[in-house]
Amino acid sequence: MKLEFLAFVSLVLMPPVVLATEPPEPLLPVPTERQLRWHEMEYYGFVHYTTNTFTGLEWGYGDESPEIFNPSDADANQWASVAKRCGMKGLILTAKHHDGFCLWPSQFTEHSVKASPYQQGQGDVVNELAEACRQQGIRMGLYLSPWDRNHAEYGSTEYITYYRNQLRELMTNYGPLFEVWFDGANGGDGFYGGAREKRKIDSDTYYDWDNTWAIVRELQPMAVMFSDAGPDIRWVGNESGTGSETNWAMLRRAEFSPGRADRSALQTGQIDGTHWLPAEVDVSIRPGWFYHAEEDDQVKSLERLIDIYYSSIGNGANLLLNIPPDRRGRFHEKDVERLMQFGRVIEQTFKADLALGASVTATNVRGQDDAFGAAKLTDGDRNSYWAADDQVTTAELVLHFEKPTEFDRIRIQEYIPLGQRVQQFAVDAELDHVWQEIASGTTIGPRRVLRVAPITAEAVRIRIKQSRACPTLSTMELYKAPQDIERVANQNSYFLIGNSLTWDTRPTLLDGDVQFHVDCGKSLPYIRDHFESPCVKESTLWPEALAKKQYDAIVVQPHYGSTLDEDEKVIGEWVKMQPNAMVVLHSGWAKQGTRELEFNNTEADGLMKHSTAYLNALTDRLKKRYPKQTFRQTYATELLAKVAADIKSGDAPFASISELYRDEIHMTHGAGRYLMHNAMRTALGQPKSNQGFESLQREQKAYLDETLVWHQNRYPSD
Ligand code: FUL
Repeated sequence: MKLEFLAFVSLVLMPPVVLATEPPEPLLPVPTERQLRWHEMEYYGFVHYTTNTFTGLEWGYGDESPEIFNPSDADANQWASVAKRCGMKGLILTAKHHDGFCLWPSQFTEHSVKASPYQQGQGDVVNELAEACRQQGIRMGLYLSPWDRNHAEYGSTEYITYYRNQLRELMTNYGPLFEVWFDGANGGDGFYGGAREKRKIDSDTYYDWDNTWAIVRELQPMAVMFSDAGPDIRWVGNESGTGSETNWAMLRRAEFSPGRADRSALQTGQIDGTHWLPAEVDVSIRPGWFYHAEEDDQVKSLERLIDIYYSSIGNGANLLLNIPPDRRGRFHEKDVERLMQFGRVIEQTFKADLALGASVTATNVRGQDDAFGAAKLTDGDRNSYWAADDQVTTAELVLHFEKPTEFDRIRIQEYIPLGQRVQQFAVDAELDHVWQEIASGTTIGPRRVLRVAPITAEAVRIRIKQSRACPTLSTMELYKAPQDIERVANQNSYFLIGNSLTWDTRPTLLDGDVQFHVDCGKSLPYIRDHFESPCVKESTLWPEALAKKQYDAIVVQPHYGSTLDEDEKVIGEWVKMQPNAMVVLHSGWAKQGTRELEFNNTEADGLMKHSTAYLNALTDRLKKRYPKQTFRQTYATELLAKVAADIKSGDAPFASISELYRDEIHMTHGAGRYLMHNAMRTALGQPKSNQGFESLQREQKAYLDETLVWHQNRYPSD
């Protein structure tokens, strides 16, 4: 009786057992951790560089003298900084192309930079790029051509030893790599140490790939290996930048080897593939892989690059875009300009996910458990996912918006750690209770980005019509691409950081893409330490903004409460995060009452003052510390001093300087702000503008314009 009672009590008191819903069984094959990381790389660059750059060839024969490798102004920092600024996440360098010349001083051959005039034989391009990538915070990959038209022993087992020694050297000496590229071109005519003959090899057996690849696995366990057959990443089967709408990330790997590939299978992948082997789209920004001056006018158009983006990245592949350094050893100006344009358009297109936070309903949710709920599609986390019950292979999910929303890009992802499932889907938009199909497709996989005509909808629905097993989806995002591609492609981007006064320059009326982080009446050290609470709600938090993107210029405004040492230190930290940006120091707003005193104060060492002496001292210190960076000032304090002097001598159409202020410290929206705003424009290299100041009084405006001309002549922007 007692025991029974106890059993009864413990039953009642026991918390109910909630059985957690199990995630779907993985549908094999599934990606490895290193492949998952690679999927997130999306876009990176290829750098083809060797003696070909100087001979004009695409495939060097192998008899080129190392003497001809003589770039006049080589700069791997320029490659890495351009890559970073245009949105690439890494660069893959041809350490050795088919001609056999090595861009690093390999201890196994003399046919390398050692024997070239480049840096008197002391150069190491692989190392220079590794350093530059580290500095820019992007990844590096290497290409080591298996075919070597220079090597006397190519075709024999001795060459395999040589090749593996080189691979080992590269995998050991240059830090972590994200990808190693194995080309499929295998054997043919060559110099071969003077033999000048045709050598054929058996692409299946000659390189004994399993044992060659093992070297990479041993020394670079997180690097993915690319070839026609993987083992991690597959070629897409063409060099024109074309991905496939039906794109399975799987392949029957045993049927392929580097140099032996069924191109159409490489395009689409294989639904019954035995291995996870996703596609990489490699294409050059020019007709050739190497630089040829005569191709300067054949750099791919912006429209073509955008098409390539949707065909490759948009269909779930990664994009490897080649930019060949020229004979100076730099990316050519035309390529740089195009890359930047392309980067800006893509960045602006995918800037704001319009579906973020939208409520979602689904016809089926796994175990009716929120852990796999439909809300996962719009939670901004691409690693959380909705999943259906095991027997379910079709489903509909509806995203409901609070107000009609216009979009023209749809980005969807399956939760690929559990395998690729969806075989057929469609997307519909609802307006005024009418549903209309706007897109349809086959696979989704790691990523599918659809371009549709701009449409305004109250709800959007995805219908999964066929799936290999119960479907998963990790995200459904909607975007609106910019209409005016040309304008967006050519605009610079700026980040303004300071207190409420920076706001007074009217950032939204500056040319370009402008973001800002504004706090009210705060010093720079305060803003550095309290980044989470800017006082203006449109502010972008500086830590994320400066870490994520390289701006063309950053504008920094010191304010009361700091010292010269502190300002130097804080600005220095931001400068380090933005090694490519021009830095503009701005200040103009001393308190009305103390303006004259402060302006004339020449002690620059201590507390922050809105004075020329202080700003000059700060600029000088920063220039010394960061000699490679460009620093400018708005010299806005001088403008106010000039106006004050003119008022005193009766030469300005104002009775008192306070007419320019709206309170103790801020400028009026009219005259005062007109001056500050245009001083900023000048510093940024932008022409003077009246936009936003149309109602200025005519006489005052004429005076202010004259004063701005005086200012511009005195402090030209370059
Ligand atoms: C091909 C090579 O033969 C080309 O020269 C280039 O390197 C390209 C990326 O791969 O197979």
